[in-house]
Amino acid sequence: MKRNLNYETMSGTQKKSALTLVLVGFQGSGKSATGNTILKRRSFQCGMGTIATTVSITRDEIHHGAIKITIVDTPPLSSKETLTAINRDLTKHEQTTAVYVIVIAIGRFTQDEKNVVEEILSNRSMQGRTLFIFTRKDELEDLNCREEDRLGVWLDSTPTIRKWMRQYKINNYFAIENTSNKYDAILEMIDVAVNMNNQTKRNCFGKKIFREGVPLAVVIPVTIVVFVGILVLVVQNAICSSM
Ligand SMILES: Nc1nc2c(ncn2[C@@H]2O[C@H](COP(=O)(O)OP(=O)(O)OP(=O)(O)O)[C@@H](O)[C@H]2O)c(=O)[nH]1
Ligand SMILES: [Mg+2]
Repeated sequence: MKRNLNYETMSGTQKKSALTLVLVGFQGSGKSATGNTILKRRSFQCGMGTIATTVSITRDEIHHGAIKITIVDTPPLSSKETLTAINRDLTKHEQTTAVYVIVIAIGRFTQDEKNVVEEILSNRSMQGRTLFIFTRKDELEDLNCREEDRLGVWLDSTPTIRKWMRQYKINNYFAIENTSNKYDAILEMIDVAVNMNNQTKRNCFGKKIFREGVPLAVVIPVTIVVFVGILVLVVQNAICSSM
């Protein structure tokens, strides 16, 4: 596969391979640090304080083979409003499909975090295109079990996340350590995200997917009622005019 193609010179088909990864999560979970790890450079500002470091939506790009990946770093989630603002921003930037990466720090999962993540997960726009990244992988070393079992053991001790995986059918999750130079989990995540993105593109078209659309369960019955209504009027008119 050709690597590092210039996006401007890509064909239409290649441009379709453009991927947007939206990093969302609780304050201090490691969204910006994860963005920098994916980019392999320090682009987004990271911080340690109790005040949000990222205060506005910021983006940067990397070329991964023929795929242009836009990383969207976002302010900490506080309510559904934040997700609405993120989706509005994506639409503004013509990023019609995106994969949401929910960033959670291992060992720092709080009740407040549970509440905000739960709230956004129930949003229709995230369904089928969400994956988890767990940062601070090194903290798993404290677990007294085989290395390959550690993530599973931690997840078992965090039943809320297991429940979300089942309930929202989120089958893809990756543990990373942003302080290390290891990139294998990131590469795996990108592959998964590309597939997820292509699937989303097949299922949706245009920007409509970011809007809170009217569910088909409402659209179909309303269309039938309107159609039958028009038919009745036409028949009535025909009967009246023939009398
Ligand atoms: N040890 C370790 N520290 C991490 C990791 N990821 C992030 N951090 C640290 O955690 C702190 C918060 O990281 P940020 O990337 O700024 O977190 P954020 O989610 O962007 O924070 P807000 O923008 O405030 O919501 C920083 O001090 C990072 O260096 C990780 O994998 N391991
Ligand atoms: Mg940040």
